Amino acid sequence: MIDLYTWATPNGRKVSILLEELGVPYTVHPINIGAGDQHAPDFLEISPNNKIPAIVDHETGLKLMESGAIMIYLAEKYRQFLPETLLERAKVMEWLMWQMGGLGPNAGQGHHFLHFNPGVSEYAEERFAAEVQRLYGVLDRQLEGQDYICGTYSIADMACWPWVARHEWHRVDLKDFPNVQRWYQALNARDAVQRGYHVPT
Ligand SMILES: N[C@@H](CCC(=O)N[C@@H](CS)C(=O)NCC(=O)O)C(=O)O
Repeated sequence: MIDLYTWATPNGRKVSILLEELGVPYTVHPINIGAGDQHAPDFLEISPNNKIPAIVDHETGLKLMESGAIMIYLAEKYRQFLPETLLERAKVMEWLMWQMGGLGPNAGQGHHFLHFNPGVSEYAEERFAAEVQRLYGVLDRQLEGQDYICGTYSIADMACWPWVARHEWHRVDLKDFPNVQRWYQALNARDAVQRGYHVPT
């Protein structure tokens, strides 16, 4: 059994969507980051960086933080959504890292300056809005002529989708990125994605 420590944020939803797609049983432990639950000493033993998501896999005894590491671990453990061949696997890792280092951090900063604190810093608003627009352009070109980011449905799609689900918060109009819009809607229609998105309920 897997314990999932999470909250209703893009990084949290990446893991709950993957767990739903895998169809493995898991127990949700809500960590209310608005109330400061992430600083509780017992949570720090699982997630030393004070952030969700984190898991404990009781089958292996592993405690793991960082959404990307958790996704790779689960995909490898259950041998799904991460290709076995070296070259295909490298491409999924490439786009997973692109999400972890590019889309996620920049959209996240965009949320702070564009959605929660507009007017505080014109410089930050312009910087993150422009970078997020650029990143959506990159994703749109990658999705040209293919249904999924790396051709077949993978953890790269599941990592990016919850961020794109917040496109209004970083002031992106999906109509400007038709391939992203098509891909976004296709994933949105998946039952597992919907179930994972609504964790914790
Ligand atoms: N690189 C980390 C980022 C995790 C992260 O930023 N989590 C946020 C919610 S999306 C959080 O726990 N924030 C609480 C805080 O910063 O105190 C990952 O991908 O897991």
